[in-house]
Amino acid sequence: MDLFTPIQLGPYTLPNRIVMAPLTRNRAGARNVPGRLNALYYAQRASAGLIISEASQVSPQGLGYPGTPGIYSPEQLEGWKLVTDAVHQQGGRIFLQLWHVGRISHPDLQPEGALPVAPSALAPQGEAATYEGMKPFVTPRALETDEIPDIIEQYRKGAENALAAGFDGVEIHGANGYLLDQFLRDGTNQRTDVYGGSIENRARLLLEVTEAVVGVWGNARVGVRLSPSGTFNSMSDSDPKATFGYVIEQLNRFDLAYLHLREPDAADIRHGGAPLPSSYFRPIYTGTLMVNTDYTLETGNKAIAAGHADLVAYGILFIANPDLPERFRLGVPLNQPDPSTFYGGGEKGYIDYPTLKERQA
Ligand code: 8OZ
Repeated sequence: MDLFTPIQLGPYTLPNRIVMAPLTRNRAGARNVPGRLNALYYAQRASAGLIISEASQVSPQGLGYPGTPGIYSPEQLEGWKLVTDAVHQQGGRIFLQLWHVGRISHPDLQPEGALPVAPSALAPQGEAATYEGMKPFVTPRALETDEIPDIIEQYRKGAENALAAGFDGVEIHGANGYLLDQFLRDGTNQRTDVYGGSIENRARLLLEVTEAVVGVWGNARVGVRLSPSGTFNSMSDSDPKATFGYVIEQLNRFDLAYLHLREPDAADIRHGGAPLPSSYFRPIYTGTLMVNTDYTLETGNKAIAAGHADLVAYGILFIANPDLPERFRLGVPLNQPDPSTFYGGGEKGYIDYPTLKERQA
């Protein structure tokens, strides 16, 4: 078995196990509406076994950066239909990533200049990306217990909108220090209600959101992404083995399309993150496991051959190589990515990376 062994994912037969990771690119149009440029970018990458869309906020409150697409307004749904149609025309499959940033926002980005919301009133270190450049993070407002049903409803509605926009499934963004991750870990969750304190309580929101989203899509077209060792966005937990061990064991009962785990990276280790690779959680999770972060052709093939993973998601490599599966298959050199065009901008560094065929032409 290797990256080119087909795999059944819910109702879909994926021709390979090479997944395009969710990648924030900040190129949605006005009012956070995706459009033709985004459709072309995703269609160029449709040979991936599966595409996971860039993180897409489920509500105006869920916004944390300029230019990220939403999945709440009718206009955004129309924009996404261009994307899903273009990917399907090229024979691909695309899941939408459901996102709420929680405290990783700023009043400049919030409706009526409101404070960002979070499990607890604890500010992240560093700066928020606003329309006027970087500004220090503010202390967020802790959500009241009676506001939680509305948060769950935002995700449920986002899931419903993704279905209407022609996606093939959804991934719940439970990673990288955004709202659901803020609830999971005790560095950001100091609540004393049923959504804080014990691990069971901290995991409650993610599990209730998962239940709501599965209610829309069924279990087999829903994935969940977690980053147990992640320190991005000032994240920490006093006992990540226990926290994520519990969460992952609880996710078993949904029999989801997949669980998507980020590996610890060099920055996580530098910042004191737990060095907990996906192989630590593999025996705990009973379903399909997708892994991500710094994998190569060689290490991806190895992970699958060894049974450490079922799918491997590639991010930066897919930014620079729209035909990544073909290049992997042939074992040919890859295009070099240009980090200066990762976030924001237009066509440059977005839809102009050549395929092998275009280079040879
Ligand atoms: C990089 C820049 C902004 C957002 C994530 C959605 O880390 C993101 C993100 C990444 O999950």
